[in-house]
Amino acid sequence: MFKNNLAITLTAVAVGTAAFATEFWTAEELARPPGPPLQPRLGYDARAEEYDAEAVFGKACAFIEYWQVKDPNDPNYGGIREGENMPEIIQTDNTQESVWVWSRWRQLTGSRKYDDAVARSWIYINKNPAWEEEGWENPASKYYRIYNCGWGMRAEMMYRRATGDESRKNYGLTCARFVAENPIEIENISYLTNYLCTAWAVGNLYEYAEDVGDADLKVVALSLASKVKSLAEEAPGWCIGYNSWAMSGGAAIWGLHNSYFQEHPGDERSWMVKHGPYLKTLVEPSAGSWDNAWNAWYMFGHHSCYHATGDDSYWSKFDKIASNLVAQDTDDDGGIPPSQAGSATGDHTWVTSYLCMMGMDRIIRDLSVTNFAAAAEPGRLVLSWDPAFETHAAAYNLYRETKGLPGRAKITDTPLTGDPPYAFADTDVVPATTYRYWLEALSPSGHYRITGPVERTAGAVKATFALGQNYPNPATYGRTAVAFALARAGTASFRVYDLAGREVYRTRGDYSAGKHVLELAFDFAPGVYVYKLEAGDDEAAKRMVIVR
Ligand SMILES: [Ca+2]
Ligand SMILES: [Ca+2]
Repeated sequence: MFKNNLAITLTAVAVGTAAFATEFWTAEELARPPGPPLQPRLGYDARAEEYDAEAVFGKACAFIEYWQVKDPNDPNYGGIREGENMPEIIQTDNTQESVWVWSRWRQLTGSRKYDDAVARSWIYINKNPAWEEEGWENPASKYYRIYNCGWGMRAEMMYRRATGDESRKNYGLTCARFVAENPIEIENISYLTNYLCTAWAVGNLYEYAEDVGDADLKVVALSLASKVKSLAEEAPGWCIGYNSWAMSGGAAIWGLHNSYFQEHPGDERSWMVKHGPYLKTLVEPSAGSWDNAWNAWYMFGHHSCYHATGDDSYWSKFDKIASNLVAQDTDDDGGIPPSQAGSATGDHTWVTSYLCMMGMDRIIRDLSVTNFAAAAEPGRLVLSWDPAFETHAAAYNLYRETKGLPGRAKITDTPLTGDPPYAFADTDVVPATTYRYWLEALSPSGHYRITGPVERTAGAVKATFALGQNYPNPATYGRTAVAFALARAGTASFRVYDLAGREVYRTRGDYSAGKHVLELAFDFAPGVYVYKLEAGDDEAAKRMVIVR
């Protein structure tokens, strides 16, 4: 993003300097530093209800792609523009974020739709690598290279995982080494951005070291992480509960969750119980603030706390921020602005990437379902869904509303469990009536997420039992097919007899009500046979002829 848009950093520094001129990290007051003047806008805590996280992610992918420089003659070819109201600003961080977002999309969906866009991004990134970003000469703005190198590692890892292409590994490794070899000043209270960007980079550095099996990098990551951790302990309100530039204290929580506590998992829960409460939930917007970005990092931090503690209150806060950010796409173009005080014509690519990585991706990993659909079958509606990639959902409930009538009711007596594929038949339906369904995914600890609704009209015609003529008839080459229909779901048995009444073939299976086709492969002698279908009290028989 636009590094020089430092208005907020300067405001934050001014407040910090005034209040803490003689205190340095240790004062108890640091736990709750004053913020900039708050000017809440009516409805600032708006929430999107029951959105589909994968659909939001997909729209964001398209929004970001729209803002890529696609003219091969443009010196910024492949770079991602800042956004709608700052198209002239093209930066490496935006571009690295796009590589992560599109690669993750490919990993999630198998779609190759953004492969060309990713290739263009790499062209820009290689010309403008993270470790050459501006601001390095000033101790207070060294964070920009560190921030960028954090994204460089994250993007390259995701790209490699999604594509199997190792050819960018040297880029990620160079970012990792830059962070490891160039620690920046993070103890100075005026350099909160340095601290937060280091925490972000450290979370990535540890993961990168593990990913590529580099023990030396891991040692450095853990040493930096220890420093980040002890500063957070000294001044949690500042390090965890405050924001600077585009960052907030959620970066410190995520960074430690993804580094120090990976190495010391037994210490994490109590630490997060003590320090997690410093995370804010929704920062109220003010003119020029980047509150959507700060909230995104807090969201990321809450999610880490949820995983560290199993405490659902963190999930609730995570979920609250996520739905708030989704609601910021008021013009439905897939992009969100950096502030709730911003407008729908000022959507930015980088904060839209934040929405994907820190919010939608976490939801998709934890509780999303895909392909939630309702199919009309005779006498019933069948709901089916697939758990998303890496889901943590343990059980599901279904809710139903009859269209035109008020009220939504749970139709599952007990939560549905088991392994995919998931399906549930709603047999309590009236023909020609339209129903809407919602699916509630439950985590092992009981938090939930609702997907839907899907809408379907129950079939007007009830199923009847029927047995069709085999096709082809005469049957040749040892193959034929028989169509049949069942009046109700149940076990059906299919037998073939020769004319002497001897059974020569038998199969049985559980079928839903409605139409089915049974394919037969056989090696009977040529001749005339009788085939018979039985299901409950229904039965029927027909003849078939077999020739060579
Ligand atoms: Ca928008
Ligand atoms: Ca827009």
